[in-house]
Amino acid sequence: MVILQEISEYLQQGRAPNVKELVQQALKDGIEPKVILEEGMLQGMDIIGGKFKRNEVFVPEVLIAARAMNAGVEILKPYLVSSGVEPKGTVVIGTVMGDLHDIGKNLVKIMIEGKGFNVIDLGVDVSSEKFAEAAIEHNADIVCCSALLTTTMNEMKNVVVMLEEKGLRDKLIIMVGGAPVTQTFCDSIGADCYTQDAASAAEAASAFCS
Ligand code: B1M
Repeated sequence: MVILQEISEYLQQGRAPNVKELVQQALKDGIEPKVILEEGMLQGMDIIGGKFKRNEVFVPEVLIAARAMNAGVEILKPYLVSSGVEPKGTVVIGTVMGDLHDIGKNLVKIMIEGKGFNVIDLGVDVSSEKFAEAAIEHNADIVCCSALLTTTMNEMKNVVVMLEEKGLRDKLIIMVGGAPVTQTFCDSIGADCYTQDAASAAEAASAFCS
């Protein structure tokens, strides 16, 4: 359908008002919310995610596309709930204690939301206690920790230990990432999954909950 293609293209261009307008139009035309989400918006977000991974577009383009995605999702949210599209799972995400960098974490959040998860964003400077409390409160399937500083990445180990102490360790997946984080580091702290970028994080989360 032409309108879905247009939604995808406007989303890739980050044109939030056009995305909102066309999503409303598509609903008026009787197109199912799930189809608008998957064949219009998520299709556009997937294209942007792929381009970002291949360094064909950069952070500003992804952020404005993400903003357009959020604008469209806001219109669709009530319809998605009423048409019975269940979230794929619940993800608790935050930047670890002592660390205020949130651009990468926000991208991971958006990409994971784009895959159909309910995401609880704890923000920045999040202690291991707060990660554990939120995981319990929201019955999380996945806990995502981001760190940008070599001095704060070790806080991820405390999150793993805290989740162990609370008896949650084998009930959820712990994902870690951020510029200084590596697969070796992930293995050394006993986390479950390291991914290098936001699109891969969303793919991994999706695979865990499929
Ligand atoms: Co800061 N900073 N910074 N900084 N800052 C870095 C990280 C640094 C490398 C710059 C440098 O010196 N070259 C350096 C760290 C050095 C180190 O630890 N080895 C540094 C420093 C030292 C500092 C301060 C200490 C500076 C100072 O005050 N003296 C200070 C610390 C503050 C604190 O956190 N307590 C500081 C402050 C800041 C600002 C506030 C000014 C600002 C942050 C604004 C904000 O985030 N709202 C800032 C910025 C912008 C940067 C740089 C320039 C850019 C970071 C960024 O957003 N990149 C950075 C240098 C650089 O990276 N070139 C730098 C874009 C973002 C999309 O990438 O976050 O890596 P990134 O996310 C990627 C992946 O890593 C991955 O996906 C994302 C997208 O694909 N990813 C995950 C991230 N989290 C993931 C989680 C996952 C999976 C993947 O699973 C859960």
